[in-house]
Amino acid sequence: MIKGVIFDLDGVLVSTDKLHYLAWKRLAQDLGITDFTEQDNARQRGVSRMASLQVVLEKSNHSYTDQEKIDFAERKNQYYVELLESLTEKAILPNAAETIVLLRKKNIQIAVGSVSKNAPAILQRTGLLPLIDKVGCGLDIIRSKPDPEVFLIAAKKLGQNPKNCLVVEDSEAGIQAAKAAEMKSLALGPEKENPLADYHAVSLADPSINWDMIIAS
Ligand code: B16
Ligand code: MG
Repeated sequence: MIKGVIFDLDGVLVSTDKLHYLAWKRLAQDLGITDFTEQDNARQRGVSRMASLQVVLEKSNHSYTDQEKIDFAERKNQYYVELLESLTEKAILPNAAETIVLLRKKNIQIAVGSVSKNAPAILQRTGLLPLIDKVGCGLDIIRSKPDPEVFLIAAKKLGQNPKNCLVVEDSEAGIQAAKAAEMKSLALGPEKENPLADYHAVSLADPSINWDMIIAS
């Protein structure tokens, strides 16, 4: 029986992927990397800021010190935060807010489980925050997905047993994290055929999602 649903943020509730891409591309250009592509960006989905930086630096001939890498990640975050200033409710993905409202009516508790340290600001800017009971985010964790830490913290904040939680995810790392947390998962978009997930759909607007069946499982 599902009592809590934990939503990933980027790519599930909001479309911030494009902003991450633009910020990383700007940093890449600063470093003289001109061939950073959207395919590279797809590999950054759901993984930590420092692991995402590694994807950029794979395209560089230079080797950098740990301190330089920390500075680069911080610079990318400044670029990203600048872009977030223009974020509005228009960034909410189709049927995401409606799904949360529907689940709340069914007495399901709602959490966000995102490794982004910017998750609270994104929820605030898009107006989603009042619909969410608890937020587990990059500010709460030491280990990023595929480690289950962020989902276990979200479940704990909800006061729910992990076995009674469902994770909604669009990244491979996130589906692996849900499995490691012993939670059920609904895989969306690029992961819609991920065999580790229990349920699959194109997006939250997919009419094939049967919430009553999922909740009863
Ligand atoms: P930040 P999620 C993840 O969010 C993003 O998918 C990933 O691309 C990003 O590197 C990570 O957050 C860290 O974000 O730099 O804002 O702290 O998918 O877990 O909601
Ligand atoms: Mg995501």
